[in-house]
Amino acid sequence: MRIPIDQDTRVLVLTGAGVSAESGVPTFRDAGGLWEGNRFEDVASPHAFARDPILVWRFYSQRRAGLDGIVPNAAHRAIAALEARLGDRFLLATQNVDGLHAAAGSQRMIELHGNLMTSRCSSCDRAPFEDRQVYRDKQVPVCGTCGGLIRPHIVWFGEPLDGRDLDRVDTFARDAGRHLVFVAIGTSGIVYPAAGIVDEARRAGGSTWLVNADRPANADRFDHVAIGKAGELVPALFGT
Ligand code: BJW
Ligand code: ZN
Repeated sequence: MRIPIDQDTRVLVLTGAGVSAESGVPTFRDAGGLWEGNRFEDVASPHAFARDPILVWRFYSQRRAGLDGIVPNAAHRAIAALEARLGDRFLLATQNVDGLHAAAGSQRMIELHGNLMTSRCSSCDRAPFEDRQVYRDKQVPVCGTCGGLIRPHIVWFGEPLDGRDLDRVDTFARDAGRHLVFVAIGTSGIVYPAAGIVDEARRAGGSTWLVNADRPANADRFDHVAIGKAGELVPALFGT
């Protein structure tokens, strides 16, 4: 199967943890995934950080350390190659925080849920900064400007996504109209607002494709569903 793409087509890609699974990054909700043994409320919410910042930093430090030696796979590369072909007729919105799309060369990209290697102050408006530090037990980094606690630059449950990012996705879909091809790859479609982008794409008049290892709960909202591994299916679907 190959997605029909002509000179008017505009492609909006949404990726989730499944696109990085073949690189060795654990997903969230699969067996052996990140949430196994962790209740997400305990590690990925503002309340968790207020209650136990050491526990939260331990979780994100392990995730940072886990990215050591991890490289993009064939799906990341195929997505970057499609962007190189389409230029401004392409946009990638990723829920992933692992930086693998950028490593594969993606540029027209929005990291909806933040970035694992970036931190920011939880108190002042100092700009987010690159931070690859792994914090050991009992160590919570403190802001040199205001003394507040430094936190991962990640969108936790109950926190709003950046409105400018959502506007950019929305505008891309509406401008593309019936020329829009929306492709969701490796995501369980459970977490909003990302899980609602397929509905926006349909409202805009586009066609919708899903590539996933299994059939997730929202599969019925897609026109085309390809079940299998992203690293095997995406290069063929994009013809890259
Ligand atoms: C493969 C594969 C292979 C495996 N190939 N496939 C509307 C309705 C209901 C609830 C809500 C709603 N709107 C908002 C909410 C609340 C909440 C939410 O959605 N809750 C649901 C759980 C019910 N949303 C929020 O809180 C969001 N904020 C918000 O809406 O704010 C509103 C607001 C406005 C104004 C003021 C205040 C608030 C924020 C959501 C942030 C999500 N953050 C997380 C964790 C932090 C990041 C981190 O630590 O890394 O982001 S949650 C976690 O899930 C992570 C992921 O990005 C996200 C999505 O997961 P993903 O990528 O889909 O992974 P999995 O594991 O679920 O699925 C992987 C899939 O891949 C599986 O299907 C596999 O089969 C497949 N697969 N190998 C292809 N090789
Ligand atoms: Zn500060």
